[in-house]
Amino acid sequence: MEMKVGLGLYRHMLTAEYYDFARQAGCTHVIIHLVDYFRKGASNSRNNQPVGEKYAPWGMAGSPHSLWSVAEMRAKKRAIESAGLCLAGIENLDPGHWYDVLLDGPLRAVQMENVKTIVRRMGEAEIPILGYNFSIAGVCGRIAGPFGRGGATTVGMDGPADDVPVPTGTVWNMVYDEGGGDILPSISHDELWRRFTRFLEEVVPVAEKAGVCLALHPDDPPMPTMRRQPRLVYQPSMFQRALDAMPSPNNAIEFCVGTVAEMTQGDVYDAIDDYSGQGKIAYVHLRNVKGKVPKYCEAFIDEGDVDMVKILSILERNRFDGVIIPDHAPQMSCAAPWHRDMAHTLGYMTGALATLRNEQAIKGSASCNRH
Ligand SMILES: [Mn+2]
Repeated sequence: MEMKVGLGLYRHMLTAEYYDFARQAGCTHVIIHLVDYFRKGASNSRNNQPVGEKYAPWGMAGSPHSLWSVAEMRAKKRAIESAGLCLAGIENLDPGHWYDVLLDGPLRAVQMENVKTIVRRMGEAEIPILGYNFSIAGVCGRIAGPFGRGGATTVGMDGPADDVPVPTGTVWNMVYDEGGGDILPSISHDELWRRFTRFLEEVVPVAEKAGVCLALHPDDPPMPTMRRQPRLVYQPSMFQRALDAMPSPNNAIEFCVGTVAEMTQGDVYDAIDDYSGQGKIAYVHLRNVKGKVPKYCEAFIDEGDVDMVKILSILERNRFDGVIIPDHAPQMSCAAPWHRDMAHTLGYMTGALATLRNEQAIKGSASCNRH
């Protein structure tokens, strides 16, 4: 078994045309988003990663009363398979379904049941991975500018982002209640870990039974606090704490190379070696960056601080057999920037992998000759 190349598709991209695009670009797998990050999001283009203004929410969360159905999941899986691809997982829960789990609010018990129902339904539909973020402030505090090669527009941070607190009715950069308007009280890191551990203790047994692997994404950007709320995983070692909080084959991580490279401690190569060596990486986001928080920007796959060939060779050496997908990329100047960015990143990934595998094949045949 070897690692597989996949593509992440946002909800509005779950169509035959995008599945064909993934195949044509060399993918065998897709990871899909069922959350619509772009609903009523005025400052958020569908032809890019979701990007709000520095503190603007991406858009409206989904209805708390309509959970994704088994029929819907199965229909998506069938369409993906009939295009010649495998559905490797679903990325992200809808804040509308579980905001009070993150906030420890009055609907927590009901919304924990929502999460368990979604996990059980994924099991029924045979979708093996659920990527998620356990984050109150979510992706925020970023600015966009011509920071990429050739002046490509990309996102990054130009300093800490604690000046504007999260309003009530918003969580994880989406609005679940437009009647908010107060300020969400700050909580401690200990309280966030208490909520997270309680979440794992309740959901991991369900995930084990359903055959679904939970995959935790680190906090993007990985600051200790943002918008006066604590972050869960903002240094590489904090993944270990999350894994140890509930040891299980179904408690794993979504290793985001870009986010880990932005962290101020440790080293992205040691971290990916450690967690892939433990077999705890469910899937990988590949993205390059320049700098570390609180001053960094996202970069083209072949442009930033991270040696992607070294990352892939570590995964290969540790026999990682999951899916690697492009994360975000700078916006290239053309009419279809999302397509161009993904094709460029995938071309680089498949080229690097082919080279690594050729080198291994040569080494393998050389060692055979010596015997
Ligand atoms: Mn990521």
